[in-house]
Parts: sequence; C-alpha cells; structure tokens
Amino acid sequence: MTETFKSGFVAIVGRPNVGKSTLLNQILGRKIAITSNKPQTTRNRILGIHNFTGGQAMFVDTPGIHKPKGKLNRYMVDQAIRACNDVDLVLFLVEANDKPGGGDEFILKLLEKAGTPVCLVINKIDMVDPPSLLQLIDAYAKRFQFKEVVPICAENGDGVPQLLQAIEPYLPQGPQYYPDDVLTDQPERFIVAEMIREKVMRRTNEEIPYGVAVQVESFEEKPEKNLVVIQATIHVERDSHKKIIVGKGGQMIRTLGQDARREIERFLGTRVFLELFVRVDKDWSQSERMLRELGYE
Ligand SMILES: Nc1nc2c(ncn2[C@@H]2O[C@H](COP(=O)(O)OP(=O)(O)O)[C@@H](O)[C@H]2O)c(=O)[nH]1
Ligand SMILES: [Mg+2]
Repeated sequence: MTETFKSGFVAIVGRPNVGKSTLLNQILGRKIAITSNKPQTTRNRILGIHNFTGGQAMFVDTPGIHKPKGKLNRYMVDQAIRACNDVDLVLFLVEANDKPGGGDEFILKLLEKAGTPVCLVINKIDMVDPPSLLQLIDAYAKRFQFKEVVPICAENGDGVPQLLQAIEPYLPQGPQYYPDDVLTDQPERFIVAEMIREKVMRRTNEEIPYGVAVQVESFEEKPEKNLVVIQATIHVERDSHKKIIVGKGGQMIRTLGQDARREIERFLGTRVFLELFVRVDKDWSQSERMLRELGYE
C-alpha cells in the first residue's frame, strides 16, 4: 500500500477573479482561502491539502497573474510565478464566459518556460451554454498543448470530482507529507486575519479594498470557556479610508466585526470574542518595511 502512495503539488493559476480560491475551498470542502468579486483578493500563496485513497495532493492557491503596478502587486505576481516552477502539475484556470486574451497569453508563455504539465480548467460553466463552451475549448487547445481539459463550476462543485480524478496520474509516487487531519500550511492566525480582510474587501469599494491589510495582534485561547479572544488591527492607507471603515457612529466596523466573528467561529469551532482596531499607515503598500511587517515578504 505505502509503496504505491502518490503525493504531489498542484498549482492553481490564472488571471485575477477567475475563481482560483473558490476552487481550492471546494476541493477541501472547507473555507480556508478568502474570495470576493474584486480582483486581487488573494495576496499570498496558500497550500490546501487534499487526501484521497492512496494519495495526497497539495494544492497551491496563488494570487492572480497580471501586469503588476506597485510593490505589493509585484510581490503577489512573483508568488504565483514561482509556484508554477515548483509543482508537479499546473491547473490553468480560465472563465467560461471569457475569450482567450492578452492576460492569458502572458501566463501561457510563463508556463511554456516552466515546462510543467498543464491542465486547462474552465470555470463558471454555469454562465454559458454547451456550444460556446466547445468553442472556447477549441480556441485554447489551438494555443497550448494541455494535458487535460476539465470544465467545472467551482461555486457549486460541478466537475470537481472529475478534475480530482484527472490530476491523479500526474502525481508522482511519494510520501505522505502532512498528517490526515491537516488542512493547510497556514497558521490559524493568518486565516483569521484573511477572513477579516475579506469582510472589508466585500463591504468597501474603489481603492479601499486594495489598501487594506489585517494583522492579528493577539490570539488567546480559553478552552475552559470554549472561547478564543482575538484582537486585530485593520491597516489603511488614508484618513478618509479609516473614516469609511469605522462608519457613522462605528456602524461599519461593528458590521464587519460581526460578519468576521461568525465566520471565524465556524472555522475555529469555538466561540470568538473579536476586537478590531483601525490604523492609518500612509502608503504602507509602497513601503518595504511595512510590507515585511504585514507578512508580504
Ligand atoms: N458564477 C460563478 N461564479 C464563480 C464561480 N467560481 C467563482 N465565482 C465567483 O468569482 C469571483 C472570484 O472568485 P475568487 O475565487 O475570489 O477568484 P480568484 O481571484 O481567482 O481567487 C467570486 O465572486 C466568486 O464567487 C463559478 O463557478 N460560477
Ligand atoms: Mg483568490
């Protein structure tokens, strides 16, 4: 049995907003990666571990690949590009209701250089009819030698079992890297910070979502009370952004706190007391020092 155990790494890459993080959550059956309808929600690479009979697949969710503007964006794109070189298989995710475009071309060139086997995953098939799906597959197949093509709906899970089947042959023989009950390589504190950031991203607009970072300051477990006490700071780049996030009479920050607390409670499986602070750090996303401090090294 152990002799034929398969284990390998699979990167999920694609343009911003195509559903990479949604797919990772769907594969794991748990939410560990935050998602939103705004591009560039994901900033770090996140490993999700999927166990199956006779094997283990480590999925690497990555920030969307795009033309980077600014230091934070460059960091994000580097994370994604590096992931393509370090894995056994790449899932190249595209949207069914989109056409192959310049952004894809840039990614395909990178993949050609990396030489890693690539599976084309067409997401959001709930938004198109079968004939246009076939046309899209045709257009992509002309451009690149994909090992497999799998249409899915990451949101409701259609096609995901087929996708998991399709990747198995590309996983090499190897050891079980993580125990059965480990879901991700990210610490709980990181996921908690991300869940708070997601609520801010979802409830704010324009430049605010991109100028927000969240840091968990303290994380205190009180098992006798089935409670975790968390203090976190939301960093913003402008006084005006702070004003919006706090809201009239503190209404916005209360709502954000409630949203985040509910999700963190589900994730940790305990009651949570969450205290949020908002701090202005002018142009943190352009400062090497602040980026490091906030975990974007
Ligand atoms: N209709 C539809 N929307 C989806 C699907 N998968 C993801 N989305 C939505 O697409 C948006 C971007 O998803 P996200 O996972 O954050 O994309 P990422 O930037 O590639 O990680 C979110 O609003 C998702 O709810 C899908 O299969 N169908
Ligand atoms: Mg994402």
